[in-house]
Amino acid sequence: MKTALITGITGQDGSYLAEFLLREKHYRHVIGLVRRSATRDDANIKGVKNHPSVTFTQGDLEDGGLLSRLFSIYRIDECYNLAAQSFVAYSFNNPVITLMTNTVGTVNLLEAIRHHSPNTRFYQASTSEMYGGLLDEAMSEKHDFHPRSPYGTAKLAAYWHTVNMREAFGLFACNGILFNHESPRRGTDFVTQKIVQGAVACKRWREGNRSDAPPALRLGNLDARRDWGDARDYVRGMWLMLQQDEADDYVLATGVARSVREFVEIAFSHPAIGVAIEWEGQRQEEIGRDPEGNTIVAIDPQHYRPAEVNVLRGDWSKAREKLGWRPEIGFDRMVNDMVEAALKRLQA
Ligand code: NDP
Ligand code: GDR
Repeated sequence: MKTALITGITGQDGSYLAEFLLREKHYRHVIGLVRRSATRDDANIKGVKNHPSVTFTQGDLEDGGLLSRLFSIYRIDECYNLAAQSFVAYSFNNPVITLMTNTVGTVNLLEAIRHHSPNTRFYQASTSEMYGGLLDEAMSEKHDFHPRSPYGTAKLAAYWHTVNMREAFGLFACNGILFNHESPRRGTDFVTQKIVQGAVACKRWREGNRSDAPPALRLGNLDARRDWGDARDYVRGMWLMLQQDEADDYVLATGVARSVREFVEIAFSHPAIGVAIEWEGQRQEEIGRDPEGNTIVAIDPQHYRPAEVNVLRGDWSKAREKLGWRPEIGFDRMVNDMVEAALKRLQA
């Protein structure tokens, strides 16, 4: 019968975590921090919005005073810090906002815990972006970090602050170093959801009268490779980290990396879309055609990053051995669920 605070509850992970804690773990109370100027609607939290055990409280991670008040008002057993400026590409042009939320926000939260609620267990949403993707091998908790974006540097500072709070003050503070994870609730800026939306737009065009040009999906680096898991598995891993006897840091991943190009091919070949993409050309001139020769995918250099993370693949053996965690939802089901949810939204 625990109480949890979730920052970022309107996001992909926060919304699944809230459902998991309430429905599967029967938490007494889940408190969700929501910004007044939220950038999205409440679609993700529809399932818990009217749940009697949920309280939404308005606030921003940058407001340390508010966070302190929360820990004074409520007896919070677990705090999951999922709020972030989470879009890597945006961080290159907005490094200060990214630092304020992702680093200063985390420090604010840890200070509130240290001074007002030192027994609260803390989960920090750390990321595979801290590794930087310079080595093509499965990265574990033992590998060095080399972040390649302002997002990555801000998250790395928050990672070390979390470790320091554990070592200096004995807080139960854990880092989950999570590799990319997706779901039907993934934001539309991220490449997987963008591809899925593109596939659905293509289907609509193919089924229409085709008077307009086909809606070409404009992407950046098709050869970037990511270890894509499913968010619904990963929130379970976050919870497991806070149930252990000792605080520690864990990688959650699947161990398999796939390219953006493969993701395009798989999403478009979903039976409801039914397009086998054929590639031609090189680099910025490369295009993906449907079997009738229409341009379905094109390259837009605007989506190239000033410093790219070429490949990320995770070694999740510590999570398997110590937490008993494993990814259960396979890649194909994840893509399938994303496509079907996008089609359903189109029909609604
Ligand atoms: P989302 O972008 O879907 O959600 C981010 C959440 O943070 C939103 O609810 C957003 O609210 C909130 N938020 C942003 N800025 C602030 C702020 N200043 N104060 C309070 N709330 C804020 O992210 P995900 O759910 O995908 O990811 C969850 C966390 O895990 C993030 O920290 C991300 O960096 C990290 N992560 C994600 C991975 C992934 O593959 N998904 C992998 C590794 C780490 P609003 O609606 O107002 O924008
Ligand atoms: P990422 O996710 O940066 O890994 O961060 P994203 O989906 O944005 O990019 C993945 C890879 O795809 C390439 N790419 C494109 N990306 C976007 N967004 N749009 C495009 O058009 C496009 N074309 C190619 C990118 O260059 C990149 O290599 C996600 C976020 O959830 C972070 O918060 C999290 O920490 C990491 O995953 C792990």
